[in-house]
Amino acid sequence: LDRPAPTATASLTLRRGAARVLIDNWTGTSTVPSRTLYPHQWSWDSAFIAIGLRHLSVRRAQQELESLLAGQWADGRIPHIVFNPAVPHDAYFPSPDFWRSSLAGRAAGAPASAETSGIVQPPVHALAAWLVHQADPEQSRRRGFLTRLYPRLAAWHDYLLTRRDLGGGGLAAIVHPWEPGMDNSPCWDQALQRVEPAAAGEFHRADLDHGHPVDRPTDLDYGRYVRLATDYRDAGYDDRVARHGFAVEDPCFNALLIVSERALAAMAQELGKDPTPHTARSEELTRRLVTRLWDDEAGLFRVRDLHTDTLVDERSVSGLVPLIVPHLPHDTVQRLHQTLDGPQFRAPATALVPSYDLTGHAFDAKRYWRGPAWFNTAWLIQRGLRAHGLHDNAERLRNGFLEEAGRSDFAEYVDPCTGAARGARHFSWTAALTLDLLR
Ligand code: 9YW
Repeated sequence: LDRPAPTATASLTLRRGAARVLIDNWTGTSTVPSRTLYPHQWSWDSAFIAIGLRHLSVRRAQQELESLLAGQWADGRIPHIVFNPAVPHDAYFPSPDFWRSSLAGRAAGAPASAETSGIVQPPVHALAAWLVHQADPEQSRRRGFLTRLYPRLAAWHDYLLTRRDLGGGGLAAIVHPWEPGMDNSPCWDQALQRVEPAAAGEFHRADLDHGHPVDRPTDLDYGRYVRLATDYRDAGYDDRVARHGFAVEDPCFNALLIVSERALAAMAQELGKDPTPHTARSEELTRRLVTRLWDDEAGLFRVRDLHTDTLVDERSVSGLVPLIVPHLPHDTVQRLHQTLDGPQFRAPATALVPSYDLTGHAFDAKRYWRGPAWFNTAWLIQRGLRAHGLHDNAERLRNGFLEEAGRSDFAEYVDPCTGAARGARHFSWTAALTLDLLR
């Protein structure tokens, strides 16, 4: 699907529309992903949102990240949700009554002053902080933005590479399907088979009050999500004692860690500190990513299940996002590029990249991360294409992104077979990344 770059008028309309979404979804200290579906602050959403907000208000973009970091735990983890105390508990499940972070997470260093979840999301934050800094370096220096954020972001990465190196292979593991930000991806199906689901009567899914059941994860998925989160909570969210019933290494999560580690190097340099520990770490992580997760035959990265120590036989967009890593071997980049352009990921009705192999046995064009094409992964991949000099492909993806973001009224995702908008509208990261691509 080749679409022209938006005209000046179309760009103006898009910019206005995207700004309106971010203004409407701003709560005073941060941005909700969606007014209807997600009424609190989400971790990787906030990173993407900050990347877009910097084009509207650098101050707000900084605040977005600062308010998220106010929920950081003493062990370094950045929780995947920071709850807004003003929102009624039945507006979203699992609510603070379920996570009980300030009580159950005390040993792991949960803050006493904020309620959060106990799991994490992909580490896009240092990349976001660096991009926000670059939007107005003088203002950033005046406010001591990086001076305050750098040690916190470094602690976050330390947490991931110590407590979360569950496989001992030098990559960060995730312990819940909500952690990679792609909860019902077929990549987790096999590992989830081992998890005894919580009974459907034990929880009430607030997502179904706003979302359509065919778009959303199933009740069986939710039963397993609840079981895993309950077990983690009952272990005090302490990775030293928790027996993780689900533990996998995800390519997208680790690729973002690499890119963010490079952002920490840039920050260290800016702050007059030694950047080499961060560059060395990003290089080491890149080697580990390739050694542990690359599948040459499939032409993409795969998920490693740490319970069986094998690669999971599914192809998902997560395995293409590592294109964003700048120092990948040349052959790997070539293969990723081919896979992206091949029958598994070139969709009939969208320029965006489907979340799962179009020819795969579990493909479902409507259901969340089992097929639909998302805007955040498209943004990451177009950045990766540019990083490797594949400008024509990057431009094609960018133009498609902008056209579809506008046409879908900033949808959460689109059906890759029909191009129809799905999920929530006025979705914050879709609007934010639109602003970023308009430049
Ligand atoms: C849920 C907020 C989050 C995103 C995730 C997405 C979804 C939460 O929404 O997860 O309740 O399903 O999968 O990536 O951060 O937008």
